[in-house]
Amino acid sequence: MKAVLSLGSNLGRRFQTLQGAVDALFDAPGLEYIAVSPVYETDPVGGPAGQRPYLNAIVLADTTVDPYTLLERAQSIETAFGRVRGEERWGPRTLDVDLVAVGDLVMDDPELTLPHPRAHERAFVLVPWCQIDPDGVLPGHGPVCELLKGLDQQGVRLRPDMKLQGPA
Ligand code: A4P
Ligand code: MG
Repeated sequence: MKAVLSLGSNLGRRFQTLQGAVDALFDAPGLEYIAVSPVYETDPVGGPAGQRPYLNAIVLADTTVDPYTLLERAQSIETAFGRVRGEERWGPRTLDVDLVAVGDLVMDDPELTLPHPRAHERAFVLVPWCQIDPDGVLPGHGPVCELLKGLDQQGVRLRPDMKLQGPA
């Protein structure tokens, strides 16, 4: 199945953290690299005022592991990069790794909701996804690049000076 993962960071060494997350994601079996998006600097959505901007990117992969195992992998990578969980909702974080979509699975378990319940309204997810996967579809919502047309993209700016590499 195709997995779409979203990476975000707005604390610490943001770019290094995103690159470390890409490397760590593929450092175990069950996930095969397809592509990584350009990096975008994005205005924070929600959360406390005065947060630094985020760096966001999307990773596409082929997965044979079940989605809960993938979520565990994502969360342990967040922890490894110094993520402190359970403080303020949508507060600043060194690293957020979300499962945006896994194949065409639709499920609403609070522990793992697929697709991610807010992905369809977030330009910081859809801009980089549309960029690397123009035919991508968000299950239950429609073609990614079409969804984007209805969204304000002003807060999402390409950082051409930052290029993530695929896993080493
Ligand atoms: N969970 C359920 N479904 C999923 C899924 N598809 N992927 C559960 C990942 N996790 C999922 O997540 C809280 C719980 O959601 C987890 O226990 C997991 O089992 P979390 O990562 O601990 O906390 P969070 O990320 O703060 O929560 P949430 O509600 O997912 O936040 P969002 O909606 O992801 O928002 N602005 C910009 N510009 N860029 C960003 O990247 N990110 C957020 C986080 C807010 N504003 C942002 C950005
Ligand atoms: Mg999250």
